[in-house]
Amino acid sequence: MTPEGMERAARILAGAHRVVVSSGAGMSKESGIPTFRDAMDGLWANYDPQQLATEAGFRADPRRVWTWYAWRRERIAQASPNPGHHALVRLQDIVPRLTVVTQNIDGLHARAGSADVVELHGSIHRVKCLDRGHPFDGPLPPYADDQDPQPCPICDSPLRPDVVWFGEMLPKQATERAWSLAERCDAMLLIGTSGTVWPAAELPLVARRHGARVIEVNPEPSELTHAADVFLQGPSGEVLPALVEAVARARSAGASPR
Ligand code: BJW
Repeated sequence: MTPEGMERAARILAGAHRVVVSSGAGMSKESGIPTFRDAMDGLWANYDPQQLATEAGFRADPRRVWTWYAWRRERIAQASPNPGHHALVRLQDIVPRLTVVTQNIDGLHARAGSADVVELHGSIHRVKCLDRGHPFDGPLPPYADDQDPQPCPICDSPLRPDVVWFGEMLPKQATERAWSLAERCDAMLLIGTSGTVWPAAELPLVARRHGARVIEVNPEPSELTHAADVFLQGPSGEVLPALVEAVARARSAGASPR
């Protein structure tokens, strides 16, 4: 992260009217929640996505999938938003309009205080049924790994986490809103995603095609770094507080976005 890059990113955000934050698993890493594709401690380095994040995997062994999600839900419950999440909450009070579009299912943006969050891949805190998608609004069923998932009270099909598995469509309303926001924003802040999963990976490309500046925050270059106007290399829990501080300074100095 160079001082010039930071200055440029701060000027872009300070001059923007509509900001979209597009976040991925790296955003929550400093809250102690593992990413998916980190070579050492990423979830997919230790678990098979075909078994755990597909409908076929769930049908083959629902208990295995429930056990894995129960473990992750517990881990998320014990986690807290990190300085990166808090910095984005501060940013929403500085720029005129800010929406967070996240691939994360952990709910940490909202817990930190982000007011407008679009969840592209669902939420681990919700449950629906496998066959008809009926939402289950009661408290999450108590979990025991020697039991099959509870049946849906309406249609009897097994309950599953309300997240988006591979091969499944993203929720329609969230997708439409995310694409519309990407088309209309002046600046997109792309944080902590490898950019390997579609269609979410298209969002910064859509934003750019419609004239927005893209600022990426990531310790490593991603599949989307080529589309970034500014790449701020580093962990989001360190980069974002410094960036938001610089945006606040630039706004009080009346900076232009160029
Ligand atoms: C830090 C950091 C720090 C580290 N600070 N940063 C077009 C082309 C090719 C394939 C497809 C395509 N269209 C669709 C597909 C298929 C598929 C897909 O994309 N496959 C690719 C993997 C090849 N997509 C789908 O199936 C999607 N559905 C769909 O397209 O429906 C239409 C359709 C239906 C039927 C047939 C055809 C089309 C659904 C995708 C659902 C993804 N689900 C998961 C699991 C969610 C539930 C759960 O959590 O259990 O979503 S997979 C997983 O990946 C999770 C994430 O949201 C998603 C993205 O991962 P993310 O966030 O980018 O994390 P990582 O780990 O990859 O990266 C972390 C980053 O953080 C790294 O860059 C680090 O450097 C960085 N980092 N520390 C900041 N401190």
